[in-house]
Amino acid sequence: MSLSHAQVTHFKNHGYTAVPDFFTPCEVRAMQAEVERFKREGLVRNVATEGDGKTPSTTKVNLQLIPLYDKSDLIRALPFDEKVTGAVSQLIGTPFILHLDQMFLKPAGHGIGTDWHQDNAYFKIDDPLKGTAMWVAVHDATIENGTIHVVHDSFKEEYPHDRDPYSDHHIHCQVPEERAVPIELKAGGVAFFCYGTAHSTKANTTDCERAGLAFHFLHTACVERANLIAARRGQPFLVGPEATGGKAEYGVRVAGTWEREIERVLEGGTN
Ligand SMILES: O=C(O)CCC(=O)C(=O)O
Repeated sequence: MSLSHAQVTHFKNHGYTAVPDFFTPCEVRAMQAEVERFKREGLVRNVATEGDGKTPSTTKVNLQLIPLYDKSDLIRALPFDEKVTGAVSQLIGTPFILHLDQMFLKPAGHGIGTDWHQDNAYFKIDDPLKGTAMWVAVHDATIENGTIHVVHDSFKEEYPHDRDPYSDHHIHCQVPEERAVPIELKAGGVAFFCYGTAHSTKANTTDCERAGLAFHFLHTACVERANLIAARRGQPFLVGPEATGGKAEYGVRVAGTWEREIERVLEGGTN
C-alpha cells in the first residue's frame, strides 16, 4: 500500500491529502531534466492575460504545457508506475483512467498563480471523490514560491465559476479563504485533491522558478458522464479489466517502463 490509513481517511473526509517524498531524488532529477527540455524546446505557453481573458500578458507569466504524454516518454510512463496506481486505487477505487496530464511552470519573480477553481466545475462528475488530481512538486514548493493551496472540505460545496480574466482559458471562483490551506512540499512530494476540492497556486515571489506536474485520474464509473475536455485523446485505462499497460491507447506497452525511463533521461537521453 502506498498511502497510510490516515492519508486515505483525510482525503475521503476532507478532499485532499499530502504525501511527502512520494518520488525519490533520482525520479525528481529526471522530472526536472524533462522540464528543462520542455523549456529549451519552446514547448511551454504563457496562458496569462492582461485582465480581459484574451490579450496575452507582457508582464505576467503562467506557463502551461498540456498534454505531456505525447512529448515525453518519461512523463507518459509515470502514471503507470505501481506506486501511483496503488495510491490512486486507494483514494478513488478501481477501475480508473488517466484523464489529463499537464505542467505548470512559474518563472522566478513574475510567475503568477492559477486562481481558485474546482476541477468538477469543468468535469461535472456525480461524485467529486471519484476523480483525483495528483500534483507533483518538481521543485520545492513553498508559500513564497506559490505552492498549491486547497480549501478544506470544499468538495462538499459547489462554488459558482466564471472566466478568469487573467488566463486565456481557465475559470475561477470565490472561496471561503479562511479555510484555505497551503501545502508546502519538498521536491518529490505530492498533493492529491479530489475533483471537488477548490485549489489554487499563488505568485512566485522568489528568485528560483517552480514547476508542478498535474495528473488527473478518473474512476471509469464517471467516464461516460464526465465532460471530457478532449474526447479524441484516448485516455489510457490504468487499472481494471480494460487496462493494457498503455498498448491499446499508445500502441506500445508503457507500464513497467518508469525505472528504465528514469535511467534513460538521467543518462542524457531525449525523446
Ligand atoms: O499548478 C498550478 O498552477 C495549477 C494546478 C491545477 O490547477 C491543477 O493541478 O488542477
